[in-house]
Amino acid sequence: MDLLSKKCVPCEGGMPPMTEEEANKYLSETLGWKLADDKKSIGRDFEFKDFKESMAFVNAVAEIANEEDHHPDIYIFYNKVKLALSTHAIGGLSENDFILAAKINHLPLLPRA
Ligand code: HBI
Repeated sequence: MDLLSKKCVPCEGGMPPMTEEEANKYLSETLGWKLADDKKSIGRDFEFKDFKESMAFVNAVAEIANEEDHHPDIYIFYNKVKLALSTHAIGGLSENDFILAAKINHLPLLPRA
């Protein structure tokens, strides 16, 4: 599956969230992302040189999120950024979450960590 070539689709519910087994298959395509303990989201931590680099990364993530109309939860701690993704309408994971994770992983701004 080439997640980078896919687009997020509008999701208003009506489908079950991914099972853990399905999610684990997608995780092999999204290096560095981890399944949350409740299996309802995926997350990744990033570390940068400083706050300015963190914000440049967050702004690049915001660009992709708006293009895909799928948005991560973003936590910024000076030079560290934590992203979390889930599909709200189904209360769990959908392919949208992994498409966005793959596109975030493809950003040229990726940090050393
Ligand atoms: N972003 N992470 C996340 N999860 C969602 O379910 C979501 C979203 N952004 C927009 C959105 N849902 C819906 O407004 C569109 O899919 C229609």
